[in-house]
Amino acid sequence: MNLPDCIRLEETPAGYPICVISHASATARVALNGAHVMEWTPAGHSPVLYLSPDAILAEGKAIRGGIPICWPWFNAHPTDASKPMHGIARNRPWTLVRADEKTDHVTLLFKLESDEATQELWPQDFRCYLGISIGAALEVTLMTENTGSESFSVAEALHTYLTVGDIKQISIVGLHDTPYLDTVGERTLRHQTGDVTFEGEVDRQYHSTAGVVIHDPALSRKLIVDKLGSSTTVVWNPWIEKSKRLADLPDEAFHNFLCVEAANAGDATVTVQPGGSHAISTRVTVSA
Ligand code: TA6
Repeated sequence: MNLPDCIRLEETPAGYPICVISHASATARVALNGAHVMEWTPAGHSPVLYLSPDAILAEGKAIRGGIPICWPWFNAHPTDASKPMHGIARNRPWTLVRADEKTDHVTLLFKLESDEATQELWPQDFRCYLGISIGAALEVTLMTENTGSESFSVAEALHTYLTVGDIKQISIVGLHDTPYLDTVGERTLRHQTGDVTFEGEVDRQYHSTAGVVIHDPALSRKLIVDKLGSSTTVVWNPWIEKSKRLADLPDEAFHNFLCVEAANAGDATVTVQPGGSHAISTRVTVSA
């Protein structure tokens, strides 16, 4: 397919195609493996998405950082622990359907359709699209179509890794008075009071349809994370011990990223009827 001048297809490493976007409004990289937005840097800012320097770029392997697509299940498979964490979408090669350059942004559309390989892991007929708009804002929309003859339910997350200056100075505004499932240690239902701050490992599924604002005094910026079609906001930082257990993440990296994920997880799965569809979106912008 013809690519606009602002996009080039690189294979680094060999056999691993990555769309490299260089536009006046922003730069970015998107791997075809998992339709994975790896990096996004809007003009005039430092990188917004976090990408681990130890990320493993190999087909079938999830990339540590950027925006992994967790679909059609979140975390471990509900009944079969042998199946991949966070589902199949982030480990499959997607097809680039089209790419367009606009004056102030670039759009890319990727597609993933069910086949024998996906059927082995998840016996459903589906077509997914991932729409990405890259510019002063980053917008990612995952569309699910049920192309089969029976309804199915999905859990999902746009598992966004965000760069921060110092996790210990971070506060997340927008989840006050919100119930959440705390999955650190024994899974416990709790209730958020005030801003979310970080003094240790955080792995929470908030029951919220709202956007949030991440205040990052160390980088003198705020990250605004809005969303649509999502009733769960997942907030995660692995802290020290879990970071040491992740081979594709430096031990001290937890100081400089967090995940805020537009999701439908836990009991918030989404049922898609035959011939029906569902979309979930996240939008990230930066302000001083
Ligand atoms: O979104 C938080 C989470 O579910 C954590 O429990 C942690 O497992 C994280 O996702 C990363 O999962 P991954 O399979 O990418 O290592």
